[in-house]
Amino acid sequence: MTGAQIRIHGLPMDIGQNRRGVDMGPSAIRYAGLAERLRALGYAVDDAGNIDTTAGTQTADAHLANAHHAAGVAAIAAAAYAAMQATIAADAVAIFLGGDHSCAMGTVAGSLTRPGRTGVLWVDAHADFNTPSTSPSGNVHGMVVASLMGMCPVPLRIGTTPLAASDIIMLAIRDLDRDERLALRASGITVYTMRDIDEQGIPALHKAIQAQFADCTSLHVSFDMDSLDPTIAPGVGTPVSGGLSIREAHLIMELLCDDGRVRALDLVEVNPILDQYNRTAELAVDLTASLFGQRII
Ligand SMILES: [Mn+2]
Repeated sequence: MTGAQIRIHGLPMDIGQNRRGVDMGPSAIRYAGLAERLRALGYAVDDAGNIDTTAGTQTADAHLANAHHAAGVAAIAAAAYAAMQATIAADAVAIFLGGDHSCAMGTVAGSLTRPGRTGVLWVDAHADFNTPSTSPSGNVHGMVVASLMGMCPVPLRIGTTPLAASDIIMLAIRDLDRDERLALRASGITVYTMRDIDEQGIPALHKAIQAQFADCTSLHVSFDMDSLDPTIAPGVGTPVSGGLSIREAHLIMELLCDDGRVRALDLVEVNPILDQYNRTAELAVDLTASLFGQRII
C-alpha cells in the first residue's frame, strides 16, 4: 500500500458513553504523531481535520427509551458516513479517530457502500451487541454492531445496507452483558474471545479470519483501544483486565498489513483524562504504523 493516499478524520464526541474525555481522543492521537509516522512510511497523508460534531453533541436527548443521546449520536454517525463515502470516492484509505465507538455506526455503514464485499474486523473487549431493550446502561457505544445489523430502532440506523453476520468477525472479546451474550451466541457472528487467543494464538486466528473473508475485496478494522490490556493502555473509558498484549496487537496489525486489503481503520475510545503521559495514544499510533507497513527489520 506504500504510496497510497490516507485521509484522517477526527470525531471529537463522547455522548455514546458516560465518562467524559474520549472527545479529546483525536487531539491525543494527532499529538502522538500519527500523520508524521504514516508519511515516513511513504504515504500521502491528508488530515481532513475534525468532523463537526457540535450539532450532534448539542442535540436534545431523543427520548428513545434506554438509548442515551440516540439522536445526537445518529447525527454524528451520519456525518461520519458521508465522510467515509467521500474518502471512498477519492480512492483514499480512511482513518477515523474517535471519540467513542458509536461513531462506527457511521464509518462501518459507509464502508458497506464500497463496491465488492467488505469484511469488518471488530477488535474490542466488548461485543457492542446490545440493543436498547437489552442494554444495562443505555449507552449507545455498546449497541454499535447491533445497530449496523439493523437490530436497533430508528434513529440508530445509518445507511441502507445492513451488515451481514458473516461479514463481521470479533477479536479480543472478554466482557459481555447477560442478554447480549445470548443474542451474540444466536447471531451467527464469529467471535474470537481472549480464550481463543490464549489457546490458538494470533497466527492461527488470522488464518481463520482470512478464510472467512477470502472473497472480500476490502477490510475495515474497527479497533477499540480497550481491546488492549489496561496495563499497557490505561487511557480508555471502560478498561477490562486480561486483554491483548503489545505483541499480540502488533502481530494482528502486521498480518493485516501483509494481507493488503485494509481500506479503513477506526481508532476509538482513547481517553486522555484517564491516560498516563499519552501512552495509550502513542500505542495507537505505533499499532497504526504496524498496520501500514512498519517492520522490525
Ligand atoms: Mn467498542
